Amino acid sequence: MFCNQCEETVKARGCTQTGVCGKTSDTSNIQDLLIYSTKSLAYVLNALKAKGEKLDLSNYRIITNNLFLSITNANFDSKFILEEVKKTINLKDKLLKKLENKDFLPPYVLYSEESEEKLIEKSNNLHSSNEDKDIKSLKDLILFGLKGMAAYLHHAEVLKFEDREIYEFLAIALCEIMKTDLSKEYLTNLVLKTGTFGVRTMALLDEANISNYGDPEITRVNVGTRNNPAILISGHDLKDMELLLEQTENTGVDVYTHSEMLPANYYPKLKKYEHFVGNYGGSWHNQKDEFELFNGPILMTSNCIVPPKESYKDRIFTTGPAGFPGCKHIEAKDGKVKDFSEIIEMAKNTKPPTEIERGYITGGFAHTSVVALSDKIAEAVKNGDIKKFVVMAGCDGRKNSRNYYTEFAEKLPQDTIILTAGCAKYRYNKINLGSVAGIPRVLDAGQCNDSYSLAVIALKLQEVMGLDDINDLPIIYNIAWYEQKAVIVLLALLSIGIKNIHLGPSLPEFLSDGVLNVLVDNFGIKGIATVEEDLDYFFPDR
Ligand code: SF4
Ligand code: SF3
Repeated sequence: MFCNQCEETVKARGCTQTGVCGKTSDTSNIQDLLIYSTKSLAYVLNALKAKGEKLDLSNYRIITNNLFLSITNANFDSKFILEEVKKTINLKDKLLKKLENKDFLPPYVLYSEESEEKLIEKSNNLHSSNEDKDIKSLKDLILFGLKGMAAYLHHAEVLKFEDREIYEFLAIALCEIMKTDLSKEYLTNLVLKTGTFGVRTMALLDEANISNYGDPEITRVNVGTRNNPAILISGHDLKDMELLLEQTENTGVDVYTHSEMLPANYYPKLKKYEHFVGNYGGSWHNQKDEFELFNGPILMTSNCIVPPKESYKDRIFTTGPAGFPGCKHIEAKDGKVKDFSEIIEMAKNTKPPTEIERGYITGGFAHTSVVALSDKIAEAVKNGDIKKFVVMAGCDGRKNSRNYYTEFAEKLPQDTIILTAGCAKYRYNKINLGSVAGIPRVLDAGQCNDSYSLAVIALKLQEVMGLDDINDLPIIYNIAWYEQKAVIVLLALLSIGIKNIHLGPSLPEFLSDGVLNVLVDNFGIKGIATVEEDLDYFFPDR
């Protein structure tokens, strides 16, 4: 295996024996074969489109599904992934018949196999690239960005929001990175184009979420528990959340969110349910302790899964792109909606969750809520009450070095406001940081995809404050990354012209020195230092 796609990767080498995330070598190789066969499908779709065929969007959905399956901590189930490889190759072979001239097709497009042994053998032999380091690095940056984009596209897709041009871009970009004769300049432009489509994808998902569930509202979310049996739901998929709430209504079973599902509490059409109690626990990497104590079943709708302990493994259910061997996977059947009754029946026979904390956290500061406050905010900036905004969005992770973010948030000057989205917020969202000019000092827009909201807020502030350049706003970007969704968020921010982003807790290993230099020279990207050094850097007058 070789995998270097996340922040936890083994330094300089990538994960080569087994993943730090718990992914086995077999699973990693089969995921690579899935991406390989997805590229072949993409190639055929691109060729048919070039011939003028109007392709059904269902063909492209396979691509988003496959890319999503391979992101960090989403799916650990080799058998499941192998089935998706077979489906992808079958579809590609079927569509390939429509192409008359097959003489000049690259070998990856012609690769076809049905026997599992041969597929597995192939999956073990996909890493022999002797490419130039910078070229390989740019291709990785594009692929990982596309994976993040595919995850967001999938969530929009299940809410019936789709955009053919995004799908087509995804398919084209996937095949571009198979070419061996591309220049660094060309690939750098493709990186930025990926970011542009990342913005478009996040906007699509934002529209999908708001159209279905209403504008997120500023909400106090209960973190304590009630005395009823309950189901915990994690991941990012709001459609699954909606179905679970509908199906648990009047059953005596409560519902709580975990990790990245917390923002479901902010949407009017989801929070209206009386049995939707609030959020349980913290970030994804705490699940070994928190899932144990929750007592009831847990539904994982996407990443991040931590390989479960045997003590609660039988209570874990997966759906959509999520999967873990030995855990029950639930999918929609026969054109009907997903049926979560098995989880609900299990919940009825479990103890209520063990209370681990009490109180409330406040969130729901997505663009509509914040833009409504934009005049008040602009005024507070003008009269000096608010000196700076600090975007601390992105991912959380297991490493102790991420305590940096807690300390950084605590030590920020009182006249600063944190704008956040994604699970990075769990490093400081339960600390009382107070308010400034009547505005709370931590404004949580939502899930990592709601980083889009942060961009909308920045653009609105730029307009209200009459600034020519978005970089003239008093906004600092100190972003935490872990997996590929943070990569597309980063590329999206770069594509709208945001500069001087600080990225931690460590810079991606997949960035070669050459690519890092390009990012430093053109975009001012930097890593993080110590809290004190960074505070001195950002606030020289503090
Ligand atoms: Fe390693 Fe991250 Fe890949 Fe897991 S996803 S195998 S931790 S690089
Ligand atoms: Fe977190 Fe996995 Fe990335 Fe959606 S749940 S941000 S790490």
